[in-house]
Amino acid sequence: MNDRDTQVAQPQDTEADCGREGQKFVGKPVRRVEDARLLTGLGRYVDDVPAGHALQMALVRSDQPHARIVDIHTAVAKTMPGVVGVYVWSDLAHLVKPAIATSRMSGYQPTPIHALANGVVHFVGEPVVAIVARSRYEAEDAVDGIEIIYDPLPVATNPEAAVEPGAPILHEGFESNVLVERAFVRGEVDAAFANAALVVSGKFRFHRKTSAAMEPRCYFADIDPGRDSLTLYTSSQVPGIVRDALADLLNMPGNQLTVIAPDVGGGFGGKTSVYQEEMLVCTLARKLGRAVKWTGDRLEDLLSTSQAFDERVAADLALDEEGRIVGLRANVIGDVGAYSIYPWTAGIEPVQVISFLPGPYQVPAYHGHVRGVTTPKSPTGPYRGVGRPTSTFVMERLMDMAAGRLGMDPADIRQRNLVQPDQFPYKTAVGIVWDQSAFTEGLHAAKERFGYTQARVEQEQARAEGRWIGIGIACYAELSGIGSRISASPGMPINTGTDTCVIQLDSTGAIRASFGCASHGQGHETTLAQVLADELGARLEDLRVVTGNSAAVPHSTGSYASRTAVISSGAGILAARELRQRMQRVAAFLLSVTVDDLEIVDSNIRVRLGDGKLSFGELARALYSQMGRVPPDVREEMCVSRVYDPVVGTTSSATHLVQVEVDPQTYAVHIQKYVIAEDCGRIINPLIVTGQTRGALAQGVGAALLEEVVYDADGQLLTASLVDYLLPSAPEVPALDMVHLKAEAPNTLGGFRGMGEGGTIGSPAAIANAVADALSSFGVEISELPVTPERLFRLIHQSKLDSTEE
Ligand code: MCN
Ligand code: SMO
Repeated sequence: MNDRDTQVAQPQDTEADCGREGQKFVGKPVRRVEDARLLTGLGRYVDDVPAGHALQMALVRSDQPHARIVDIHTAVAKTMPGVVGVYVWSDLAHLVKPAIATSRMSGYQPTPIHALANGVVHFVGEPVVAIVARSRYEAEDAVDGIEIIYDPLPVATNPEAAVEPGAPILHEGFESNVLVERAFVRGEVDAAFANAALVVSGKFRFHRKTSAAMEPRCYFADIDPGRDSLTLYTSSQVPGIVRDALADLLNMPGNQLTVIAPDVGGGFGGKTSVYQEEMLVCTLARKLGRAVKWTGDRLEDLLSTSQAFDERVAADLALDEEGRIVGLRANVIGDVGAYSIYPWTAGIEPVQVISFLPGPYQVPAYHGHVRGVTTPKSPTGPYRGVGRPTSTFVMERLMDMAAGRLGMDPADIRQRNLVQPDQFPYKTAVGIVWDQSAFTEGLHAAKERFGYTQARVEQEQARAEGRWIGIGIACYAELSGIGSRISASPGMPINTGTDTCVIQLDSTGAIRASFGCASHGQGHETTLAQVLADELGARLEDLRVVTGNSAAVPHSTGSYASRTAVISSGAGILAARELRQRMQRVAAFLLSVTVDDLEIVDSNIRVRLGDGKLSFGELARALYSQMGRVPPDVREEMCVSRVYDPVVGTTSSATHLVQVEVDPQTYAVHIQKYVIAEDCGRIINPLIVTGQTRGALAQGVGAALLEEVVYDADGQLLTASLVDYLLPSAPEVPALDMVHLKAEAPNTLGGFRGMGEGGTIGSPAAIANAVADALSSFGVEISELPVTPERLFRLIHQSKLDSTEE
């Protein structure tokens, strides 16, 4: 069905029509069908699910980073008004197992996560006591009635100190704080460095982040006590993973446990893991035979939602005299926080850093080494881009440093080193295979749209006037729509390579398609309906897309890792094709023609060269109600389930180009112009792709300039409110000009590539390069993000001091 010959990338306008011949919806800027509800306050989030009958839970969280729990006094709280129960770990130990993220990686140390701390606390914010009361108000009040006696234990909050011999060990019985260690070696790295014309080196740091979704985490366990069946409403990106995990931890069959993610107000990776509070509301609901609800507040979110990449990277790049990469070396320490998160493990972020460090470039020799180190801080987990914002930052800084030393233009050095069109499929130094993707075309298109050559001329003039103007480029590639051959996180216990679509024509003539994905802002109700409508010949409004309900399909995970456009669409295409054939076979019988005589247009099955036609409703009535019209041997079951596995996945790529001006008074960075040329394959909905990229760019601007989770040396969180943790707002987010390259993915059904994360992968690197370029006259390098005014001030003044001393 798919043309595979449209590999040559052509720049297109932002909201261009990207459709194919004969396709009414895919490729069109269809307005998001979910927005009418979401923008008028009619969205139904967990907190909107009627829960008047539920008991409310509040938690007493550890105020200690690492301590033995000596005693917990609960007597006072238990007598407080409205309190139904007060629970510590020993009250629940026989009801819920700890979540353990196992891994096949050698030397990996798993850390069990208990619903409530089991004897020792490992970070500030860890749940220690659960209080259930009639109202949240009373539950919160009773928190003050709890007294916990701790015996503090030593801490190593700095991961570099935590790996030293003799450092205090965070997890009892472990021999080291290293939870995961991995290395990739390809080629003769030492020889490459020995013979190189130029070596550039840096020590990079990307500070800790948090997802800061607008809706904090919220869980409501409703129970049908007579059947011992539970429905968990959860603000999760992965209701399928949560269902499977809780079924195991609570020892419940999956048919007794339904996990529903209704409307979810953002996740950005922070809602991809299984949380203690999810275990708690379910365990307590079963114990009490009553519905139990927990609603996180912003403080709890900042304390306990999984955080993001806290990486230290020492890296060297070796080049020949023409600026060709000959070798790359990196040593990474990732601060993974207190626990190895379920199911992704502590490897998810740090291992991805070294997996993707070579980026879209030809790197013949590579040695990457990483250690994921546990420290008494909130656990880290997936965050938009996973690993690649850091690896792109490091690699793209090194490329610019090399260009500077060789007197080359930053665009030219990239052009020379990118994997060239005739080299695809290209196996990277770590064994990832890039299928055909518009790497060089992306760089070229971004330069054209940006007016790069002219911008460099204007930059020189502005500099002559004393202005601090810089231009930054970043190129990256990512693997999206990862299928069953590659683990979404190395060595993790579950495979996430498929999605399922169950599609049915019901007796009213309506079509419902259920998927295992779980939209939390991506607009899946629109994009999946576009894909199905084209396959079925249906009108968009005749389709209902159901996502985020673990009971709707036999196996599901959710939405993360830019997978839904590839994997869920693929399942939808397979299921819709089969349903269409079945509908056509029955219709052919009813209309006394052959299947080949039929077409389906606007939800009508009609005879191509005649008058006969049947609406979906008429077909359903004939089949389900007027049984005499369709004899048993002609009847078809109008419910189809299909699983799609893209096996390896596909390569998305982009070039970001940005111009910034640094204010010499305030040291604030102003973004003046931003262009992204991206290849996400065939586009389902250009409005959504542009919107996703804008949102992801906003997140990348935050990561580059503002956002930083800060813990003090004792492990106390200093950025415990949004006054201290700075999110970007409208004035900081630049206007974005986009070029869509649309090089169809050669090996996915539909030709789509994922793109939900890309904007966050390229932007920190591009902005860092632009700031470094703006300040090149001071000889400062940007090796730490976010590049806050304070950091810039220090860098510039240090460099001024250095030059006066010389
Ligand atoms: N799309 C398209 N054409 C393509 C590729 C994608 O029209 N060629 C559309 C898709 O159909 C989908 C959207 O773009 O509606 C994103 O698709 P995809 O790249 O497959 O990513 P997922 O849907 O799997 O979403 C996950 C991704 C991740 S990993 C994070 S993190 C993230 C993101 O999506 N978090 C988000 N986007 C977010 N958007 C919002 N509003 N909130 C978040 O928390
Ligand atoms: S960090 Mo996105 O949920 O994979």
